[in-house]
Amino acid sequence: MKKIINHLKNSNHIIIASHKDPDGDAIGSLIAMGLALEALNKNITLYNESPIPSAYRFLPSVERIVRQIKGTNTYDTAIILDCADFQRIGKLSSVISKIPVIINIDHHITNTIFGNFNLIDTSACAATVIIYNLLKEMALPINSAIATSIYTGILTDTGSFRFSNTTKSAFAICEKMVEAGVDPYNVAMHVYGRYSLGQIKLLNMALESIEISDNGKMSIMILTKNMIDETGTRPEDIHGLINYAKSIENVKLAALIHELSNGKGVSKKPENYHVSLRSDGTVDVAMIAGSFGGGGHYRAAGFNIESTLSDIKTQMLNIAVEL
Ligand SMILES: [Mn+2]
Repeated sequence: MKKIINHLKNSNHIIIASHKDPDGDAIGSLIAMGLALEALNKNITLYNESPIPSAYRFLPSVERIVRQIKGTNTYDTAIILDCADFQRIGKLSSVISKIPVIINIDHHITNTIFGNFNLIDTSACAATVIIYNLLKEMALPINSAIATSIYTGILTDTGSFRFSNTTKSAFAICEKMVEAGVDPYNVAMHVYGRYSLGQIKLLNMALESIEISDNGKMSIMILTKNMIDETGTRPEDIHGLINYAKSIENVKLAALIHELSNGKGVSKKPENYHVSLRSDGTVDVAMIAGSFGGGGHYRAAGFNIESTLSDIKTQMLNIAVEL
């Protein structure tokens, strides 16, 4: 951490990026880090490839996050947040990799240690926890905007303090964030409060799609491009739906097979899918995802696969037999 702090003090043009298809932690850590470094008079660019889900558009300075950059010549440093591997940034990862110094800040156990400097804390429930510790070490002030971003990362990555990663320090930091000006009710209202009609209809389709393995230990949920189109929702609206499949009695492992919408023109089989995996705590889904070239946490992981829907289902059900 000392080396990172020294480097940040001496750098001037910093791009900060987090993973595509961002969640509350990816966006919260991006904003918290950016605003804190701006207080040090650094020139900051906040980058994320994907549109910001509507639930997080209330975050302070969220409009500062850009989806495009004009080349990387001016940057001396890139800070990559909440990314288990460098490619999680998305399309621009190869461009960003040319920036002289890469700082990797993350909490995924599968992190590939891709940075020139790496600040990995797998015991942190959210990347914003690591940012909080970094800001404390740097003696940087935490205003209510930064506090709201840190709080949102912890709230969403712990599933509102319900997941097994919810620790004493998660509450301790959140308490400090509330003292610094966070309004928990306001954050919860935005993050969980409102759904469009399309989102509710998508939820209905997702629930309808659930299938259970013969032994009852695995649930499979399917979301197709058509469902997204039909309900007028966006791919980011899928976030969290898998928790319904996970919450079914006796289910140890839930899989959400999601058809990716990157097929242009005449698409021919096989298609691209993303498979999200969630475990009840008795199955290591990071390992399963890893065997398909993906990654993540012990209880939450995922991978991309190019195949047919029926083939992916068969592969998943083969795993169910072993549970
Ligand atoms: Mn995270």
